[in-house]
Amino acid sequence: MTETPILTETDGHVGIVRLNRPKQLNALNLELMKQLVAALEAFDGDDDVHAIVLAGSARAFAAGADINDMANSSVVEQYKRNQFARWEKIKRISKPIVAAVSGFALGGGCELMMHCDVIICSETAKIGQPEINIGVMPGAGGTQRLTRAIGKAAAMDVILSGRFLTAAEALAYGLVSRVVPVEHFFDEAIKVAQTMAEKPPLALRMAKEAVLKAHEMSLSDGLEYERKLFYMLFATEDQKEGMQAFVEKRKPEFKGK
Ligand code: CO8
Repeated sequence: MTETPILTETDGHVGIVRLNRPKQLNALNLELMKQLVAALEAFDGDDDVHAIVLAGSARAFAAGADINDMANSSVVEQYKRNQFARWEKIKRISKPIVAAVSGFALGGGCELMMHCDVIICSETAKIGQPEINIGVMPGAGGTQRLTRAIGKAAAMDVILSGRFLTAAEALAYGLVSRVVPVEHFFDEAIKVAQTMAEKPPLALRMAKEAVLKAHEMSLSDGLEYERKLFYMLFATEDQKEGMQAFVEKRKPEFKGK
């Protein structure tokens, strides 16, 4: 029987997506990527889900794109696959995604991790872009996102040598949000997502959108963009409820409206 490469469940208002090719260290083959995008888009479109956790196993978040899928591939085949259209869809997920990362996060696995918004990382994590060792280079944003995350000198060190960063290094570089003992990495990610899931859903999505613009816009354009979203939230019921609840010294009840 073939394994389902993606497993999904919900926990309250948190949608959980698990990569499930343990024998291949969650290598990202075409079927996994297809199902991953479908699962994320389904949660993004579900009003009951406010935040998403994307997890691998304790041994591997994902050890990269499936090398068996690519080993005998041609330029034409790669071009026709147009697989990066799927990564664009991941980039467009509007709800916060918390990555639960343990063990290997390599190549496409590191790139997938960097598509997430908060990264909870176990002490055992080994993070890198080792494509150089197999004759290629990062292709799903590694040279751009890693450089923006950790700076040119550190990114060059990682990408040109193919070496793996430890969790402690990744934290010191600001690549991951928190490092926790391996036995807690998944629960901690769920806890973080649950905290977000209690917030007003529209403000949550717009805040994510605005932070992501910091990588793509000049400071003055980004500030302008932020201001527009800030104004827009005054059209929501949740803004009225949030501020009224503060004034009345009670807990707000957000509706996502
Ligand atoms: N693809 C396919 N199979 C893999 C991959 C992979 N990326 N990584 C591990 N596996 C498989 C191994 O072949 C092995 O299978 P089997 O048991 O059938 O031989 C199994 O997983 C366990 O792996 P190892 O026995 O090698 O375990 P070790 O603990 O000895 O080593 C490592 C673990 C260090 C992670 C090692 O497996 C390794 O180096 N893997 C390759 C890492 C790598 O080079 N990743 C980058 C791939 S290229 C890439 O990601 C480009 C992205 C481009 C865009 C994205 C498009 C989707």
